[in-house]
Amino acid sequence: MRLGADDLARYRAAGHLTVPGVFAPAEMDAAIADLETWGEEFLRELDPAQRRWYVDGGVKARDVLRKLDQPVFFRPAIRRLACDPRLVEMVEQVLGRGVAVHFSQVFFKPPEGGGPKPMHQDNAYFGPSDPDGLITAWIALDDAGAENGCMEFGEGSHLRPLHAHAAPADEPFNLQVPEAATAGQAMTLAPVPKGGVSFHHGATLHRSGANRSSKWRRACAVHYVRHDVDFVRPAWAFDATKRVAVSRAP
Ligand SMILES: O=C(O)CCC(=O)C(=O)O
Repeated sequence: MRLGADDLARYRAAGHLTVPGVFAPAEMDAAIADLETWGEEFLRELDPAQRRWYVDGGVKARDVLRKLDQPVFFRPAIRRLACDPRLVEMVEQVLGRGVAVHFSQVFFKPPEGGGPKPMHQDNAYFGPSDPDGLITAWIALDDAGAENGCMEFGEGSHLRPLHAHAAPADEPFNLQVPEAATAGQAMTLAPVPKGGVSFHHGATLHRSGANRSSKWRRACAVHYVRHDVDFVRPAWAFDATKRVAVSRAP
């Protein structure tokens, strides 16, 4: 699947781009089934400290996961999605040839209270040597819209310097931009139909709201980098052994 010149121009100006229909809904259902199996095992084995980070605090009725880390590394079914030529071809049009998945995450955002994700920029977490060398492909496993907490992007924010990020004392991994620093920033809601992909640049400001609906909003965020990109200022040491090469440089 290839992006047109208009798509690429829109991505470069706005710092994000939505492409519907990359995967079929049935492929998303298969991915969800696999993640549910993994999630149940993971939830059973969590210790109390991990529960505070991985269990969604907004859903009171039952224990439900907020996120899972490194699905591309641990789950062959998700790795197949991340390596799928329909997706990789578009990633390489933006980054150049020869890419790897540096990190990946599942965001479950469960119905009736799944929590918000505060404003942040991925490059503040990863610290890539080339600020343009990282792109996130956010694969919509469910339809995502305003009512169930779709992504929101700061238009053109990737063209300005990175903001300072800080984390709450009880959530050291939850780096975010203090609200006052982005008070005037216009945010664009980015609804994505199930099977579509929302791409964003590593420096684009983004966040997502709470899920106040009765529908799930599950997504898999795959963070791709070009092979020549180093991580010179990461917020913490990401495990390089979990990096997954997806394509070779020419
Ligand atoms: O899915 C979300 O709500 C947050 C995703 C995110 O921050 C990302 O993909 O970088």
